[in-house]
Amino acid sequence: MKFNLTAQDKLSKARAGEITTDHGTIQTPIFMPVGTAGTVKAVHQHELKEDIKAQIILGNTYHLYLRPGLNTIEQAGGLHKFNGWEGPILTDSGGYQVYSLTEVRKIKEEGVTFRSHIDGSKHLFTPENVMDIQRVIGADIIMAFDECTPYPCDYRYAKNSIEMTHRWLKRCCDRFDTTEPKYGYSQTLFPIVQGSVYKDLRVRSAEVIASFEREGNAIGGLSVGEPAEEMYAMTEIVCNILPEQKPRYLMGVGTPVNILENIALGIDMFDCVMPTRNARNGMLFTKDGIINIKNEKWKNDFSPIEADSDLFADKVYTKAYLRHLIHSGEILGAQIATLHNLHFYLWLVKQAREKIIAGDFYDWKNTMVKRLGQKI
Ligand code: PRF
Repeated sequence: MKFNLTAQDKLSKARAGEITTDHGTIQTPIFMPVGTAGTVKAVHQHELKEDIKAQIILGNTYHLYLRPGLNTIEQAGGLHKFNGWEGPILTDSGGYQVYSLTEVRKIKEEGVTFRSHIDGSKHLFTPENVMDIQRVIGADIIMAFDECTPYPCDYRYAKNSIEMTHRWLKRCCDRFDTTEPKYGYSQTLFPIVQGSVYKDLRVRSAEVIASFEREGNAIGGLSVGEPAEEMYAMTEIVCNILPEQKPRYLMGVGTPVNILENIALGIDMFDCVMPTRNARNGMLFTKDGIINIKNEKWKNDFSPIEADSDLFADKVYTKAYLRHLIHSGEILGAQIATLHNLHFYLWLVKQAREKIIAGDFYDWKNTMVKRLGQKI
C-alpha cells in the first residue's frame, strides 16, 4: 500500500491524498460503504462501481466468519472473487461487532469468547486468529483486534482497556508479519487508537499506535454515544500525534456534518452504516438536511428525488413514488434510497477533496455544515 499526500488545506488540517492498493487507487478523503456480510445491502456491484463510483468497500470479519464461513470464502479465492467486487476492500476485525452484536461475551487477555447472533454457537476471537481469518477473507486493508469501550466508560476501565488493546496489537503484528497473503496481492494492517473520551489516554494510545509504524492508522471508540464536541476534541488530539504521511481512518463515523468536521481535523477515511441502514427506513440525506420520505408531506410530491443529481435513480423516480415504495416495504424502495444516500455521501467527500485541492475547503465546509443542519 502507498499513500501520497496531494494537497493540504491552509486554514484547517484537511488533506487530500491517494491510497494505492493492489486492487486500485482510492482518492481521499473517502467514505467507504459498509458491506457487512460481503454485500453493500440493496446495491449490486455494477451500481457501486458505475452509479455511485465507490472506491473501496468494507466487510466484517465477524459476519463473514460466521456465515458463509472461511471454507467457502477460501474456496472462492477470497472475498473479491466471492462477491465480484474488484476494487479495494477493508475488513473490520470483529473488535467492535462482538461488543455490539453479541450479548454473551467474555473479554480476557487471551481474547473474547462470544456466542453467534445467528445460532448461539460459541466462539473465541484472539488477536492471532483474527489475523488468520482476515488473511483468508483477503481484504486489502485489515484491522487490528481491539476493544471498543462503551460510552460512558469509567477512567480505570478505559485505561486498562487501552493497555490490553496495545498488547493485542503486538500479538496482531507478530502474527500478521509472520504469515503471507493467500491470493497473490498484498494486505496491510491498520492499528486502532482507543481511550474513550479521556485526553491523556488518547495521547498515550496514539503514541503507542504510532510507534508500531504501520502503513496507516485508525481511531476507534468514538461515535458511540458521546457528544459530537467530545468526538472532535479526541480526533484533534489524536491527529496531532499520528504521522502526517500515513492515512488516518475514523471508524464508524458518521453524519455528513461529522464527516466534514473530521476531515477538517485531518481524517482521510470514514465508514458508517448510517446512509445504508437509515435509507431502508426512509431517511434520505441531502445537501439541505435530512428528509424522512415516509412523511405525509411527500405523498403527492411528483418532483424527482433530486433534480440536479447525476444519479439515474435520483432523476427518474419521484419523491411520492419512493414514499410509496418504502411505505409498502417494497425492495425497490430500499434500493433507490440506499443508492441515493451513498451517492450523496460520496459526492460530499469528493467535493471536500476538490475544495481542499482548490484551496477553499474551510469556507465551503462551514457553509455546508450550516446547510446540512437545516430542517426540511
Ligand atoms: N473498533 C473497531 N471497529 C469499529 C469501532 C472500533 O472502535 C467503531 C467505533 N465507532 C466502529 N467500528 N474494530
